[in-house]
Amino acid sequence: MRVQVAIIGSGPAGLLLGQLLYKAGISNVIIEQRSKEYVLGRIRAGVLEQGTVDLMDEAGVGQRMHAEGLVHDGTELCFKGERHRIDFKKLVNKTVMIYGQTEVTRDLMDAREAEGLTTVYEAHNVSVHDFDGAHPKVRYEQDGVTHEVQCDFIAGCDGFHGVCRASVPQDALRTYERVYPFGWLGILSDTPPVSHELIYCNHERGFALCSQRSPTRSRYYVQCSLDDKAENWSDEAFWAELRLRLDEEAAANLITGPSIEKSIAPLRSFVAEPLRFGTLFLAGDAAHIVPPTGAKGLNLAASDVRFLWQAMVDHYRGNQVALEHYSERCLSRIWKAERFSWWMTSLMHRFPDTGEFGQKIQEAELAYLVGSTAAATSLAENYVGLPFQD
Ligand code: FAS
Ligand code: PHB
Repeated sequence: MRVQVAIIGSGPAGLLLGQLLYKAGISNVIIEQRSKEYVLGRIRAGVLEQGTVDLMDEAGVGQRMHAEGLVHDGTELCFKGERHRIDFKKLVNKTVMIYGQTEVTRDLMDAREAEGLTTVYEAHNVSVHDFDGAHPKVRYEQDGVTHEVQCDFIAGCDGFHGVCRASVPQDALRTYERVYPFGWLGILSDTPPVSHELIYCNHERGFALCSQRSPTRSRYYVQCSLDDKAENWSDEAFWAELRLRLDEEAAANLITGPSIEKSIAPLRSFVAEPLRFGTLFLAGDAAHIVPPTGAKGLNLAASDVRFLWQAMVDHYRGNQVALEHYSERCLSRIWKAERFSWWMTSLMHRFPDTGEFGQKIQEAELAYLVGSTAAATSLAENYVGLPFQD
């Protein structure tokens, strides 16, 4: 097979890039190690920045998102038993869209199939070759046969544990990492959300988050220890712990029900630099990871894809500038999102060394945040997504 761009990974980054390149007339194939069902079964992000919404529209897949997504004008911070609203609309005249990553993935997969584009699922032993030269190749095995894809570029959209970053010579890569000493135990339930917007809770027992997917489906998280296991938590135990971390009104209004998914996600900050190695370009979780506290993971993946799509379109029109500046343009935005995600995580979670003094400092910072227009505006403009400096 020969295409202009070989995309590794059928997550949101790979699918969004594939759709945008197709609409620009640039041929591409997606090579995915898992089955379509497995990819769709992963429960992940829930908040889309306006920039991501715009990119979904640009890709021609925004219809269901606008029909079923929930536009949120703000969010609530809960601490010392009280909730305080951060009004995005009033502070920065922007909103966010609540629309699950699963639905984003489904919309992109459906569009790709409708256009008759190729995604190779359950590709095994995927490997990337000669990306330091002008004729990169991708190889994979399927049904006992080894296949080769010849291309102009390889887009490494294969996530944190993918093969692309791992194939880069280690001396060509610099990585930066912080692993957090706790995880998020998440539950999905077909119950009405406890509030019409998200609630981020700082509590001395640990962080909690009340999120949602629709008026009838909720997503909740409680901070848990790293050695905890989802199977150790009955639904009842989860609901009881969540109630302890909420304010009185939310605890009283919480409608519980059986979990339809329950999992623990570790939290990490990670950046690999640079994002380009010859004709191999990293995008999304393949290049960076943020703790989900700032709702940046999926949105940062979309941000990389925006730059890579524009750069590849320019390349085929004879202009190499954007491709040459891809890495630095992404990294400028990546590091600001890493900072915000680290700051929100540090502010909202109970660390082993937080102690009573640390709890008082967190509560003081939160009280300052909700009482200062300047501080609340800073949170709002980061949460809704910093503007693109084109
Ligand atoms: P993805 O990891 O989504 O996709 C990479 C794809 O590449 C996968 O389908 C994988 O199977 C495939 N792949 C891997 N290795 C391969 C190989 N060798 N060959 C071929 N294919 C290969 N973000 C938020 O904003 N909010 C959240 O609440 C949130 N929760 C999360 C919970 C968990 C458990 C995880 C892991 C992440 C979470 N994230 C969250 C972040 C998440 O949404 C990512 O930012 C988003 O999936 C990034 O998309 P991709 O870069 O496409 O990577
Ligand atoms: C989610 O709905 O899964 C979600 C929302 C906001 C976050 C993290 C996760 O910050």
